[in-house]
Amino acid sequence: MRLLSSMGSAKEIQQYLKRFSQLDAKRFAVVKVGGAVLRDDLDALTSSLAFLQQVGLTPIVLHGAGPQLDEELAAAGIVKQTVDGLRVTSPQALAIVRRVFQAQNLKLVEALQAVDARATSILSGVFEADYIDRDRLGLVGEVVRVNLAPIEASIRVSSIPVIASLGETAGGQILNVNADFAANELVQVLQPYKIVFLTGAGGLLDGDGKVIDSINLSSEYESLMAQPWIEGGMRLKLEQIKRLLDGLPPASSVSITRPAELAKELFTHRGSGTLVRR
Ligand code: X2W
Repeated sequence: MRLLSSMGSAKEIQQYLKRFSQLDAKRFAVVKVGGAVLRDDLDALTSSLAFLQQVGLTPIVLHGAGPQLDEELAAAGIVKQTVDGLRVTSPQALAIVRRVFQAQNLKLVEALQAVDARATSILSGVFEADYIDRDRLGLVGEVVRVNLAPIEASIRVSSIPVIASLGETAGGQILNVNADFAANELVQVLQPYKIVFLTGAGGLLDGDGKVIDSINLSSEYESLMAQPWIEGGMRLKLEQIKRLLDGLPPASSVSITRPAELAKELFTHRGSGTLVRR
């Protein structure tokens, strides 16, 4: 157990394991995995997730595919256009979006199975969505209802649900949904004990490119957002995390870390990456 030795003391880990094992199994953790992590850090991701399963915990994984979509759409000659950070998605683009999400989802499921972890591919049936603004964004959705049944079925057999952020309208039209938005909706419904965003950077970065240990939104949000070094992506992320935490019980928190640090984040007091509290 190489992962364990790089974490905390055995006693500390046992305390957390005991606490988690007493929870409702489906509320243990939601882990959002950005597309860049699937591309650059798949081995660390799969070993961290497999480790959780070995100790009897089943995280719910929701993934994006942003960089892969950029690449495949560009290869098809579709010029990238975004509105407020959301990808304008035409019918031609959607066909590629669906194919890329499916490929990335299966890549993660197969990588988990290759290290003897049980994982279930969930490409549809979780997010009922509606158009955000059909004229400006095209086939892009916001989640209007979350159906937990496919997730619960997977967790009942201790298989890690691996969910793509595609939505479906009541009329059956598939829509492209931003993966952070989808994660937020899932979290509001599940109210999980742990919420983790896995990113390549391993946390929110300060002006010198160093990971910020912790952020207390109630006292720091306004001053952070006013910093000149807060860039587009991080600004959007922080805004979303604030919105997410506003809808959760006051003691909730969100961790942003990298895949290799996932177990440390979950099983030690000190954690790793950036811890955001309300
Ligand atoms: C996103 C879905 C993928 C995503 C997109 O098309 O890029 C919209 O913008 P990451 O890797 O988590 O960023 N959807 C509507 O969010 O992936």
